[in-house]
Amino acid sequence: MSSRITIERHILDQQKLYPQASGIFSGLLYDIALAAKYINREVTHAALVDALGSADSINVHGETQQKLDMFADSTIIRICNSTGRLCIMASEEHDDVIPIPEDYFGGKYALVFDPLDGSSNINVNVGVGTIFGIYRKISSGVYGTIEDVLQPGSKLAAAGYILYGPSTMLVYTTGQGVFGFTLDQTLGEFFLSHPNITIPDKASYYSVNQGRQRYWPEGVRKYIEWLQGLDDPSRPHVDTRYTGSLVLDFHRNLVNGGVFMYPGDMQKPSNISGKMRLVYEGNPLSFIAKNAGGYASDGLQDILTIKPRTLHQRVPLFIGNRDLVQEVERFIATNDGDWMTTYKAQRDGKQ
Ligand code: AHM
Ligand code: MG
Repeated sequence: MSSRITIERHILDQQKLYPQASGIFSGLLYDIALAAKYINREVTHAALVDALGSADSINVHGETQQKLDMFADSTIIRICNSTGRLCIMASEEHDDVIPIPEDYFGGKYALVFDPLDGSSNINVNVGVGTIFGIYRKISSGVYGTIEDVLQPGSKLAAAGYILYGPSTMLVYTTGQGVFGFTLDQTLGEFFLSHPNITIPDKASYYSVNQGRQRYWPEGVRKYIEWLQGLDDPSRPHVDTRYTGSLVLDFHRNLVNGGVFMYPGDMQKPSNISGKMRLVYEGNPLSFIAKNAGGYASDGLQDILTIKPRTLHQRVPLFIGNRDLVQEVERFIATNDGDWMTTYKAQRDGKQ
């Protein structure tokens, strides 16, 4: 039998890179991997166990919650809240932060997560994902406060995602390389399958919901035409792929090279910052992209430098190959003065 590296072994090996590490952080990563196995089992059996469909409840974003959204959310909370490793949590599915019950010890870390991203794809058997980020506690006191989860992405200690697709993968980084693991369904264990992921220099794809094109700022529209080579037919075009599941689209571009975008738009004032959530989606994926040699921007600046003001703050997201993301910043700077002013005021809480 060839010696395969389990996620536990890998996490412990990574721990050795931090001589002062206590093992708490490693334990937390392993807790998340365990939650991923539960969610994977439910996602893959959903059609058989009546777990598909909506749950007759609406989340903080006004979206109908799916049964699997709620299963994933409660699974992560149940596994992570009693270990003494966390001081607080925040989930895309909750209005407010999730405290650690007082029966349990408070820990040194704060967890943010989107339990099941892309859930509108669940009922048609298209892959979905879980996204997470881990911050060090900065508040005083035994338990955490909202301050711990509203840190800029540059302060992340780790981030990752789980992709429930034809195979289930867990990808994570602690800031020293990005590693991908594939779940061996027969053994119920994640094994290292993608050591040291870096985004290829050449981008293969761009991913965007082109149906919203008419609402985009002018610079974004011109940028897409530039990607398509419409301004200069002698230049090769970039192909497009879009599933509507962020984790899938992000993962494809991470492995093959490319750029994912969900721009802010002009349809109504509440759309000026787009759809993606800074805390649960933008920051963790931007941290991964950066550690794989990529870059993420809100169209104006590095996502990781934005200090979230609120838990469910939205952010335009351009993420993937550095050169392509910097190019969209140039298009926006040249064409979208009005959008930039309005967006910036909203982002910075000045309107
Ligand atoms: P969700 O967190 O409620 O599932 O929404 C986020 C999803 C992303 O996975 C995906 O990139 C995007 O919404 C798709 O939005 P749209 O349908 O507007 O293209
Ligand atoms: Mg989401």
